[in-house]
Amino acid sequence: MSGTRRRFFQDAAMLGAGFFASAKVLSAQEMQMSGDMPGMNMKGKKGSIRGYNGSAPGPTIQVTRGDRVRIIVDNHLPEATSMHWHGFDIPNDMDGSPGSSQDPIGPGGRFVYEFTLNQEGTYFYHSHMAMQEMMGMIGAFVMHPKEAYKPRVDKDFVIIMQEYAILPNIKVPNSMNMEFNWLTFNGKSGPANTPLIVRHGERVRIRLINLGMDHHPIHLHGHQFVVTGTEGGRQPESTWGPGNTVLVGVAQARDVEFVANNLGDWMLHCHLPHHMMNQMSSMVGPMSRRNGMPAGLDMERGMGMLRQGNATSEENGPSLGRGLGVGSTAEQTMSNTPLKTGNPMQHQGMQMGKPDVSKDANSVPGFPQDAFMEGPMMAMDKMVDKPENFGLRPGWSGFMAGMMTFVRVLPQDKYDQIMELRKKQEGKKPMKMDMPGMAHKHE
Ligand SMILES: [Cu+2]
Repeated sequence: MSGTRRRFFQDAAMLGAGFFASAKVLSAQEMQMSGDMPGMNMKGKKGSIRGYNGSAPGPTIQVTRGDRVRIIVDNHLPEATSMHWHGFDIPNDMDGSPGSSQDPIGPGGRFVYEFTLNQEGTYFYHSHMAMQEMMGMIGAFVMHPKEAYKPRVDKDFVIIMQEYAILPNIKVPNSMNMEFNWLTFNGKSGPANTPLIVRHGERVRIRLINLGMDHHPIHLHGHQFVVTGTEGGRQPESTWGPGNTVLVGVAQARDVEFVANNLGDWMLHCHLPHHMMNQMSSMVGPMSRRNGMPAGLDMERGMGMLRQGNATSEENGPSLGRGLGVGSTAEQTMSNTPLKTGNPMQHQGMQMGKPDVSKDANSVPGFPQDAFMEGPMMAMDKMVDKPENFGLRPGWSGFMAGMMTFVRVLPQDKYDQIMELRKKQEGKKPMKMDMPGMAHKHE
């Protein structure tokens, strides 16, 4: 990959939040890195989360084995932080463990990390303060070999998986809450994330990195892949058994490779059902048929500890273990039974329409499951329009949510068309989206 090293990263995005940090990245051997790193020159403003250098996840750092790297970390947070180099074989005093390998970097403080890297593979950096991790403070760090691996890949993608609890009426993630409702690939939930565009027949590598509270089984449609690397680097070819789902545990990385030999728009997604949704909060989905429910309970019930009654009772069931109150107490109970007909919910930017349900739907136990969450009426094709979505089936976006995107395996002409559109768009400001709670792309 050296020589024609390319970057095909999906968009990183912002989430509304209360603090930011920034880092300057310099490589002793590759000074140009600082200039063309996505998000490199962005200055965060107070009042919204900026992750590292203006994006969450932060910029992807790429080095070649043997590089000596210097990274200057300026802490713009209102609290102490540290920068950990996950999986790096470096001297202890460069490890970024606050309180043991170094003093934490205070607000306004600076720490200069410098080390030589003799590793290859998919690594990452993150704050070593646990709750800051849950505010999105992570970025990819790719260490390339001096000579490209064989078989050589044509496309090389990085996807970082994160999860946030952004409860109703607030844009700041609640890092204590276990009710994650925004499951993201590179900072965005489907359909706002960016499909991976490849040519028919190309060999593709996808580097999957997970930092959050859950493990994610990532599944690719239409192809078999092999796992060629972990967070510990390249794996020997003798271990490359075929598969189509790879479990990426917390703090792990998995590289998968495959030949895109099957034309079409193929889904790539976490297979945990709740991770294929957005806003899995108490007002939508399978729970939407109750007379509303309390959210943001006291500590015991919020953690799933019962004082009396049973876990599935009308009183406890819906909200048990669904929140510690902070940030969610403002949630209103609301009734949506019976559903209004002829007056479908209107939401800014959504195409809307009537869901396709049978007349006797309400008599079927368990209804509804996806009727009001997935479908053409939830589509927002225009709102998430970008070159990489060009030519997708109309209404596609109504079925995409959470950790879900496409690998689009395209014939040459369609591929060229998208690249042309992308070129035209370069330099233009990214589309602005202002839906409450939705991941914001940084300007
Ligand atoms: Cu998942």
